[in-house]
Amino acid sequence: MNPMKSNISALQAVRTAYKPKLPKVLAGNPSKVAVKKGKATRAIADGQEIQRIFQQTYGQQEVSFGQGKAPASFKKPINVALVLSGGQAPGGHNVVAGLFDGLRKLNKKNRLIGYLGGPSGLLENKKIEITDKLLMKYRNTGGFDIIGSGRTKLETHEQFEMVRKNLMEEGITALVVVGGDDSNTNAAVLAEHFKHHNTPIRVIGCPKTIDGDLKNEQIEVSFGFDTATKVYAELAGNVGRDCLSAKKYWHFIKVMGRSASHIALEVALKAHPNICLISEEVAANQSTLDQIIEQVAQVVADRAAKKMNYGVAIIPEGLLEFIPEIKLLISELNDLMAHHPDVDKMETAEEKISFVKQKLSAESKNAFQTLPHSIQVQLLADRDPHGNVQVSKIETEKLLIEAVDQKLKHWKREGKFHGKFSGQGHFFGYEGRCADPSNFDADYCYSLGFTASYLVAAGLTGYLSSVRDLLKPAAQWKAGGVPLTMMMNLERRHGKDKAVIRKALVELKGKPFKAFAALRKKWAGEDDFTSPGPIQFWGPSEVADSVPETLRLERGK
Ligand code: FBP
Repeated sequence: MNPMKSNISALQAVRTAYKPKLPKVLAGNPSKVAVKKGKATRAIADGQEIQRIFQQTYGQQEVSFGQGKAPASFKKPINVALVLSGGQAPGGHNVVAGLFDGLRKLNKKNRLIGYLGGPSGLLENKKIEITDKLLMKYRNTGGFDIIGSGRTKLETHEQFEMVRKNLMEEGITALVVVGGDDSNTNAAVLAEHFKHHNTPIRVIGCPKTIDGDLKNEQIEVSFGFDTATKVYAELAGNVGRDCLSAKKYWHFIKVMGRSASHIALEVALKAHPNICLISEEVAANQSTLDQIIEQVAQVVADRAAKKMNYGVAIIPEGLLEFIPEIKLLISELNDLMAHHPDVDKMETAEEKISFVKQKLSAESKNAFQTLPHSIQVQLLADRDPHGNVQVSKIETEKLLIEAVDQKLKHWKREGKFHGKFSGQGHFFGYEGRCADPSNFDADYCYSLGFTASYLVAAGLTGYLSSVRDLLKPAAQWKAGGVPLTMMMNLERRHGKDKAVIRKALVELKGKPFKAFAALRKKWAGEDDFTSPGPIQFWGPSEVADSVPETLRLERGK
């Protein structure tokens, strides 16, 4: 193939032919797959209230697939709808492929309809039938471009009714929602809505997000986390090597992860940076921004004292929202901007800044004033669709570089710092979200999609597709479904209690954080960078089939 004449790279062409692995129970004859039901379940917290909200779907039993006699429902031809929701995550196309292949294996007449551009496609009735031919060029590739994704939230009664109408008209039996905690919360509400209205449409979810925060006892990891963190760790490792070679820069790398710091932690465990901040620890210690800056500057100064004027620092994307005084500032700014929409119309940033300074509480004004001007401007820039500050767009890495630089200059004047500091900022996010899935994600995603097809065929609704025992070879993975209401609790959202799937934050008592905490001092003082290198699709299993460190530490013996 001449790469100049084709938009398919040599690697893509070969990789498309990869046959993802499946749990043994699903790889065989569907007529010998039985649906095994476990005990009735309860929500992780606030059971009574969740039961009141989910009267139709609360308390369902966990299910697993095992050897036995298949239910008669497996044979009936069905039309299934699919929607990809939220941010892209590597392996999404393999979920589609697994779902498609599973449905076709159950009955050749089964159809899969993809709704375009995320949940808005369900509202606008924009769709495409997924065929073998269409799917061919997407197997084992990154991205969600086969049908696209979007962040429209399905929340209102009118939206649910619109979805119901569109799906009924298409003769859809089930909807599969591929999404994170919010999208799967909405899937649970939709399942409840359909049942409440005696609509025979089932809803099944698949756990997606690179952020890794849709996990719990039943869901070992969300898909995409493995690949995205492998990409970021490769880049962080390369940057570490550059440090060792040039010995002149401090690289401050912000990594994605809207809220939880799982990505930062995983990258640190893989690449051994000199510094990695964990937002959950910052919140637990109630650290101030100044304390964080001091802590980072101290590592820089200690290394400088050993003539090591270089290093790598990993910063989680959600950091600022975990710092108590900044959290308060952001919440005041959100309220303020909501009550004073005219601020957005002010012509200059200076006008906005001086206006908000008059309105903020003394504490928040103080926090605001300590921020560099560029960050003040970012805090007052465009809001998200809910009117909130877009914290993920704030250049935290630049903020820290600037603040650490100021601190070190101050220490220099006091004779406490004699080194050099030259910071380089990076943001690793979009670079990893659409990468070709690692073998782990390719197999896991295919298995999740395949499992979803069997859950649908079994007539279940309000379940999340689950594939477990992920540290074992794929053939030994266990496939089944977890009731969505089981993962829920009440949380305060926009001033009201809402039943939502609980987001998993980094556990400070968990093994991954402890492993990191035991090593960080050494990493800070020495040059212990590793080179995780690019994702390998072929080669020794410990390289090509490796799993996330976090998963290994959490689930390993
Ligand atoms: P999901 O939770 O929807 O999977 O998205 C995660 C994420 O990649 C975050 O890490 C990041 O903050 C956010 O999406 C970026 O969103 P957008 O694509 O809208 O810029």
